[in-house]
Amino acid sequence: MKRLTAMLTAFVVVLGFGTAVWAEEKTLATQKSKDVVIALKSEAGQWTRGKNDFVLEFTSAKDKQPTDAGKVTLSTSMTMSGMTPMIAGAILKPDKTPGRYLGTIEFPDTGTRQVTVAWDGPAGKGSTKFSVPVR
Ligand SMILES: [Cu+2]
Repeated sequence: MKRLTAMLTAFVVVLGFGTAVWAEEKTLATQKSKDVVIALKSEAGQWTRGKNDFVLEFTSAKDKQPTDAGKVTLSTSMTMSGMTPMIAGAILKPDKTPGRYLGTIEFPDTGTRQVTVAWDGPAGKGSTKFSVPVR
């Protein structure tokens, strides 16, 4: 019983850790791909140079309800002339709310990023690309 309690406590702590506590949430970009609509959100409503916390939200295109997308990855790249593309990625973890994923990404400079989001789970398997400026 003691062991079970300890396990449950650890579980709650892990879940609690994945919660964004922001005064408000602004949308940076939305993207529809087949059956899902993906919204990229943050507190500031834009990505800036340095570290950025963000949320990816998956909803069903049909009924507008949050949808569990399973395993979700986000990667970004920026092509710069005379250089190899700058790549940055984020590992996303599920929030307490279904369909919400939390991530942090770091950008060394400004400029428009090509963003690729991929998912694999109950909502099916897919990926989509869109661009987001880093200011
Ligand atoms: Cu760059």
